Amino acid sequence: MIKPLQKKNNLSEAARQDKQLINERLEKYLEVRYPEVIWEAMRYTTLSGGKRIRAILMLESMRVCGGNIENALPTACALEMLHAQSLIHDDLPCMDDDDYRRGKPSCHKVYGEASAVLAGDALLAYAPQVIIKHTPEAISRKALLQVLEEFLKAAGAEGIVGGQVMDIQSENKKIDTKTFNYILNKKTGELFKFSLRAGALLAEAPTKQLDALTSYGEKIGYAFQVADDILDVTGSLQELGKTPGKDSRSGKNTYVSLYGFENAEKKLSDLCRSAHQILENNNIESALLQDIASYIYQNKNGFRI
Ligand code: GRG
Repeated sequence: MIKPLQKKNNLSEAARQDKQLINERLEKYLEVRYPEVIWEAMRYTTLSGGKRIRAILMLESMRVCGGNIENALPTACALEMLHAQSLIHDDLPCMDDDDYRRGKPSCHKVYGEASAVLAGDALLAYAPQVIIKHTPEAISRKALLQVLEEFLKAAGAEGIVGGQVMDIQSENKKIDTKTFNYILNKKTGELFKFSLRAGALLAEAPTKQLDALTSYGEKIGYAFQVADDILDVTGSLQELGKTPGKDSRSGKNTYVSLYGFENAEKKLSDLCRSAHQILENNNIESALLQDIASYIYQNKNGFRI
């Protein structure tokens, strides 16, 4: 029997504790040094809020595979730095041109365009160094290298850059389903998939578990962007922390613009249900992974952790 999908407004205390751990560690890794202005710009967006959902997913993936989350923290923080870099560049006038991010003026509004570009570049170059320098020796070098390779792939033309470039190229154009799915899977899905894979890879999980977590990551990654597309229509600046309604105004292809609002809600619910099913079918017992799928499904009033 198919169980009804429950919506969840807030995540558990466990998620809040993970978020605190991630924030403390990010603060440490991003200590200001010379030249101060660039570190301050890097810190500004990275440390100015954010749900840390990708890093939380990575820690939980490590846990369900029997690993120690201490060994996952450097990569989880690097992932948040890469995500912050993508947000800084996404907000630039030459990209999505948004003055607000995480409820505050975007990085380029505070530091200027040149420093925002450089802050993004510096975060991208620093994040892999954090993985290499801070991952404990307990992790095999083989696992570490695979994680590094997948991290760099997710950041590049085969990952979020590929998704972003196709998103921009497709503005004000009619695109087919294959191209649309590519954009969603790369632009947003890639970092979710990486978060689940990275935890499992560092824990040296068996292939079956790695594959199941990868599939779960793909479902919730796609779902997250569908929820974001719905929120672009229904949310306010206060709820979203960024300007609402921008996607339709800039001729972006979104799940809502291509398939309609009701189909977007149905797709979101199907994806989150499939994510639950993957956990169940593979005996992955994690209340947090279940809750994150339900939490993405709720998609109302922004997300809160
Ligand atoms: C990696 C070199 C390099 C470039 C990046 C700009 C770009 C290329 C990609 C843009 C990718 C992008 C911004 C996708 C949108 C994903 C999305 C829904 C972001 C919002 O994520 P949340 O809600 O944000 O998790 P918080 O603030 O909570 O972290």
